[in-house]
Amino acid sequence: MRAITHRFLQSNCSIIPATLFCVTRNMSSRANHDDDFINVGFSSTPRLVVKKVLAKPQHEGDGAVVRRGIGRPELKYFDPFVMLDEFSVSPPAGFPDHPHRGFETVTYMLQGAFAHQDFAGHKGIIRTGDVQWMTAGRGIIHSEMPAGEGPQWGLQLWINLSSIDKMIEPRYQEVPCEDIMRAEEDGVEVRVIAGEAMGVRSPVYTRTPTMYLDFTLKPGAQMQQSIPETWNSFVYVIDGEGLFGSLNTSPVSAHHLLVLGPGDGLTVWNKSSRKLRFAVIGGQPLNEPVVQYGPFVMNSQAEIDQAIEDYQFSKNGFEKAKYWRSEN
Ligand SMILES: [Mn+2]
Repeated sequence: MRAITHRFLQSNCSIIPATLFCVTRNMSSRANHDDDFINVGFSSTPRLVVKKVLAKPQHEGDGAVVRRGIGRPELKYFDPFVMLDEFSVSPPAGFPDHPHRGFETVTYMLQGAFAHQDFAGHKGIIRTGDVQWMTAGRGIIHSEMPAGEGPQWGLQLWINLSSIDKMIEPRYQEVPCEDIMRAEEDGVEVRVIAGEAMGVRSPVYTRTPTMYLDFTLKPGAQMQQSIPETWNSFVYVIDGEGLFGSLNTSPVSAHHLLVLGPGDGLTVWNKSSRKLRFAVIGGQPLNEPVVQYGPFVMNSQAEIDQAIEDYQFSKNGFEKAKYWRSEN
C-alpha cells in the first residue's frame, strides 16, 4: 500500500494541496509494524491539554522573527524536546556559521526555502514541504540562511539524544516534500514526517523515538491520533483554530503550543469555517539530566565545558572547523 500511496503523491508539493485518494484504515494493512503504534487503541484514554503556551514573536535582528514554543521560560525543556521555533526569516538575516553537539535538529519548511552548508561539505536547499533531519551528534558547524526573497517560514525542532548517542557521528536524513508520506480521509490530511498516522508510516529513522505529524483539517472535520502512552507529546498550531483534547474547551489559534497530558490518543475538532493546520509531536522521554549551553546540549556541566573547549580548539568532532567558513 505504501508504494501505491507514494506514487499518488509524487506531483503535488509546493502548496500541499488537498488531493483525494483512498487509504484503508483496517489493521491488516499495517500488519508488519512492530512497534507500539499498532497496539494503541484510539483514545480509550484521551490526552487533554494540560498547558497552553503562546509562542510570542522575538525579533532577532533585521528580518528575523522567531516564535519559541519550547525553550522559553514557561516551558524550558519538554523531555526529549529541547526547543521548538517557528521562524520567519528574510535575507540578509539568517543563522550564519554556528555549532551543535548532543542532539538533533529537524527543520521543516512551511513556505519558502533555506540554504544550508556544513563543515563536512554537505550543502543544499530545503524548500516548501521538505524536511532536514540532522543528527548533530558529536559535532556539526553549519550555516542556515534564507534562500529566497521575503520571509522564509518554517519550524525547527531540537530533539535531545540520550547519553549513549550524544557523541555519535553526525548524520543527515533529507526528505524532499514529494517523499513525505501523506494520507487523506474525511477532510483530514496528514503529512507523516516521523512515526505513523492514518495507515502510513515515515521512513525517517528517529534515534530518540519520535513522532512528527502535520495535520490539516477542513471545516467540520475531526481527527483521532494514537500516541504511545509513555511518550511526552504536544501540539503546535500553525494556522486556523481548533478544539484540542475535549469538546469542552475554548478554541486555540495559531502560534500556541499545547502540552498534552497522559493518555493514549488525541482528538481534535475543527468547528471553525476555515482550515486548521497543526503539528502533533511526541517522543519517548530520556529521563536524563540536561545541561544546555546555547547550541550544546549535554548531561553535565563538565561535558558542556568539554564541548566549548572542543569547539574552541577544533577537536573531538570539531576538527574540520579549523579552516572552514561557509560561503554565505
Ligand atoms: Mn543550526
